[in-house]
Amino acid sequence: MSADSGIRALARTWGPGAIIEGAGELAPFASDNKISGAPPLAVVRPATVEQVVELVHACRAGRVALIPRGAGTGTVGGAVPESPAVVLDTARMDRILEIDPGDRIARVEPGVVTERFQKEVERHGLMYPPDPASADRCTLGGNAATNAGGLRAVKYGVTGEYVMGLVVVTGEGEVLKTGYRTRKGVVGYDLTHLFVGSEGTLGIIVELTLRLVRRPPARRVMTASFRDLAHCARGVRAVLDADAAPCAIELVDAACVEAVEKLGKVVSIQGPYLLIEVDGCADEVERGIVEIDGLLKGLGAAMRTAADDAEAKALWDARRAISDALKDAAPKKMAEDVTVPISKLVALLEGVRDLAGPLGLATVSYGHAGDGNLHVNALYDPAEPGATERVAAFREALFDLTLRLGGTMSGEHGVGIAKRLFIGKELSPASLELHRRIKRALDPDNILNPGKIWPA
Ligand code: 2HG
Ligand code: ZN
Repeated sequence: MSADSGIRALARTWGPGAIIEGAGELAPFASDNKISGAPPLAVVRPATVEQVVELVHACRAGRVALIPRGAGTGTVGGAVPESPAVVLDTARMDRILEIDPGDRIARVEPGVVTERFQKEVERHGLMYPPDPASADRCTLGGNAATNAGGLRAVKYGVTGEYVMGLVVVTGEGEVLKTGYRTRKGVVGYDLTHLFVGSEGTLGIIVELTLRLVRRPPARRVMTASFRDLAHCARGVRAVLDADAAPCAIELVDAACVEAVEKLGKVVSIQGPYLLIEVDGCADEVERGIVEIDGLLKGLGAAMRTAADDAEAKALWDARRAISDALKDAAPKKMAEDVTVPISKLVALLEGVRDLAGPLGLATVSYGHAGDGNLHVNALYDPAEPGATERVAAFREALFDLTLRLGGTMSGEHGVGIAKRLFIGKELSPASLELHRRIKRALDPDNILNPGKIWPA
């Protein structure tokens, strides 16, 4: 029996729905939201930790690569097979195991969809702050594996700041419990955050303990539209220096407005704008809105405050739709998530313009401006002679510029396949060697997501 047929036989013993094998059904697992690779040998869906352990042992014995995958909403190919591999889909591990309002923590399985969890904790008067743009589809396990950022990081921080502990199955099939149920804990290395952001290369996350916060009683959404991106960036600085501490400061380029309106999401805003949300106690929110309104009007912005929840939701729906809308706006898009210190946001925007201009490229930028995290997109047609090469040159120059400005190539999406060839630009040889040694310690046979993050 070949190694993968042994794995198939194992998964069949787990009951109906535990394996996907048909060529047609495997096809969607060959890609994520952006990167395409090869269809897996099979997709298996364990429902318990014991089944994950059995699977890792079978893969290890047969030297079959195993790729953990949440909902496949990633953008760097982190969960995409390139060569023969089995995909471990966490869809059947989707239980919310515990919500403890007193201690403000929850325990969940990795396949829980983020928005479902957010809604569930709200019923207890609590909030789970991490809010990736794809919250209605992505999973908590995937969010932890990529240390996902999202729309509220400017006030609340990213996923890793809410992961208190994990249960992971290592590449040796060991079940390892990390972290705490307590607010503090300093016994031993911080192994929890070694696994957070490790893109499925060190272990399979099978349970998460998450920190919750009190749900703010009030929130208001406003927009500030400016004459150009540089003025928007100055507006970001002003809002960050204000007393109000908004939970979102998103930048939306004018071309994004056009693209989302084609999808029927009408925002009726001229030019690039900032989408700002303030949350907290009602009086605090009102004070914040008045302060920001005055500040940004002083910088020449046209201001609008959403009249009600429906208007606020429409503005957020349009923002969340940008990534998909830009896919429809051109035959192909390059999309990055470079991040710079906030003081360098204007320099990044000017640099993008100066790099793209001579290459004749149309760029569109949007994203988490309050974090210095921009989604820089280049829209192009690969059929046009030289276009692919010009975009490749722009992309590399964008990484170089970002690093020169003291930033990072990826603020929230990770490295995966997409950026591994550039990793040496950001990590030193000593750091990369340490990465390899950590990988060997937890996955000595290189079973888990091999080839991702750095070139094989
Ligand atoms: C967003 O902020 C997501 O909308 C998606 O991070 C970004 O597709 C992208 O590049
Ligand atoms: Zn984003």
